[in-house]
Amino acid sequence: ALWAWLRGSGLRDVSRLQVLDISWFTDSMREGRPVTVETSHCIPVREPVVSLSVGGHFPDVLEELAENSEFNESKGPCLAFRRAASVLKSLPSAVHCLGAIQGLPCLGEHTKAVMEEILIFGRSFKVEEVQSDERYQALKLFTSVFGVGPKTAEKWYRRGLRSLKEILAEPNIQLNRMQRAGFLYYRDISKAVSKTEAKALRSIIEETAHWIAPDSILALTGGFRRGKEYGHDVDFLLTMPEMGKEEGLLLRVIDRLRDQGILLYCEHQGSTVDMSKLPSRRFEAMDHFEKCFLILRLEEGQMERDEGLQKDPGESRGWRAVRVDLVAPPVDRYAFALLGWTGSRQFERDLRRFARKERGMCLDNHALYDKTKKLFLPATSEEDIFAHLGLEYVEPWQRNA
Ligand code: DCT
Ligand code: MG
Repeated sequence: ALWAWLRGSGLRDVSRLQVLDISWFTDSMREGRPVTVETSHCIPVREPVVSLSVGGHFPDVLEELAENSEFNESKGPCLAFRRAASVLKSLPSAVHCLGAIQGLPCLGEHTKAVMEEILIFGRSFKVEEVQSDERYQALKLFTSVFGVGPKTAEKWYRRGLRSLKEILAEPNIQLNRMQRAGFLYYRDISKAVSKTEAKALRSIIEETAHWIAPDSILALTGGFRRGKEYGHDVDFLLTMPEMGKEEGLLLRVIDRLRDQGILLYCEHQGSTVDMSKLPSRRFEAMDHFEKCFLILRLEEGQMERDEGLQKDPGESRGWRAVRVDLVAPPVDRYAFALLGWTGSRQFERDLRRFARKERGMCLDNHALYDKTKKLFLPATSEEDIFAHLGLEYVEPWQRNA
């Protein structure tokens, strides 16, 4: 039955596959689930002519290795795996054979070794070792809670805690307000946000901002501006066309969202922008604009017609919680903030590196500074910033890698 299914599955050269384990197949058949073939189930007998679906998963695998390096505070390998994942994401098609890796930039020795293992054997022992590591599993789980960073996760792990249940049951653990919200809405906010949900939130926030200030400007940023279908949160920039008029606007928007009963959580940070301290020499972990990290309640009724919330079958609560970031730069910093908050993180990192190394300029979310001429370069649009850097404009959808 398995061979018959494999032959009908559209995979090329089925005869070259050696099946290692068929429990995945028999289990799916018994439970009436659709059958999906994974590389760990089969290995190619000779040269890897058959690619299965692994090619599309290389960036995910490398992201996992990057995350593991991050947990081990190995900055170099972490960056190397992230950069390699970005290169693979930018390829027009997935890598299916060893030849396709040759000549690709930014693939280090470790990355190549892992990819070769997967392409030849259909699995990587290094990746499996990481995935089954108890510490990696615990840190990944703990940092999936909103408000929990690697340091806190490590502290909990060292106390012998391994599950979210154990953390909640531990009387000596004091969760902060953000972490309490993270646990309270854990299921909702660990579920991907869809483009439709992001659009619905955009309408709600835009309506709220316009009710307060009709000429306020709201822009969708982050992954959704880059055209992604799903994200872990929704990011927005909010500003006013006249300098200084943005002051106080964000707090009024927050109050209004609270009055509407849709504000589930809010952490507001005031602006700490100090132009005299710019440009910052180090890569900014976070910019200094006024901002808020929110959890909003999105009602099913607020979605476009025919579009439901992303929900588990059988779950009909009628609303979900969504993580939203709202950043309020003054209008003269808007283009820099838009470029910075559009991401991706890797794109921003590389753009800043290019500015520094190739142009002798400092770029961050606030400004572009020419170190040779010792002056700040003004910009009212992203196009202006690319032009200052002597680069062709790169559309947001081309910044995903
Ligand atoms: N950013 C930044 N400074 C930070 C955090 C983020 O400049 N401290 C930028 C880089 C990406 C962008 O803001 C949005 O951040 P995320 O929401 O984390 O990334 P995303 O690309 O929107 O990914 P996702 O789709 O998962 O939300
Ligand atoms: Mg985002």
